[in-house]
Amino acid sequence: MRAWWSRVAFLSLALVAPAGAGTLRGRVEVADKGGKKATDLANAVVWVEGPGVKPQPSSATVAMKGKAFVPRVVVVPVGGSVGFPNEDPIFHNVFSVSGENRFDLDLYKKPKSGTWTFRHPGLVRVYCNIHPQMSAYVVVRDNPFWARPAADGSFEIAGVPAGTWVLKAWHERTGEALQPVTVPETGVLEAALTLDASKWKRAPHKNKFGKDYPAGERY
Ligand SMILES: [Cu+2]
Repeated sequence: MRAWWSRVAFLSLALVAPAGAGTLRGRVEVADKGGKKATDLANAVVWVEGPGVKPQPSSATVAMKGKAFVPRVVVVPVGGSVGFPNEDPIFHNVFSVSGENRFDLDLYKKPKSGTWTFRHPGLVRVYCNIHPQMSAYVVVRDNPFWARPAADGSFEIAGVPAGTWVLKAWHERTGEALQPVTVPETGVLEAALTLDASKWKRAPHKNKFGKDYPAGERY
């Protein structure tokens, strides 16, 4: 049997072992029809799935302006809130039916605002129950390792714990692209992700009751 002091030494070594962390740096591309490169890469989101690190609390704002959600894409941590101020003098009804993140803020107009707190990681599709053309996306993450790419698609995620994780990218015209990555104890790992939007076409969605929006109405 191992002496008590060797066990203590082993335990303290484990506690002080340096928790290495590296940087993920790379570029996201979105390939539209005919291989054409998309330019709206700032609306993509890149994140790392796997590290069990709690994100810092933060919130976001998505305004309703000119019958559109502005901005169209935000990222919040689990437990983060998104405010939806209506800056239009007409009613909007913000809702989502995305799984456990479903919510309904009902009707309000300028200067009122509604807020929802997102409790589950995932992609939340947000719509207005009056105007079918309005759509936004809330990406809810359970760790702090995510980035919004610059206009040229470049991104950097620092402080990622060393280990093998899954790097994912998403854009509203594509599904997810994923790539296993082994993050080093120090330094930079380069990664490139391509999202295929070649098959995308605008598809109608249902209203909050699961029905088609009334046809022939002027919005
Ligand atoms: Cu609306």
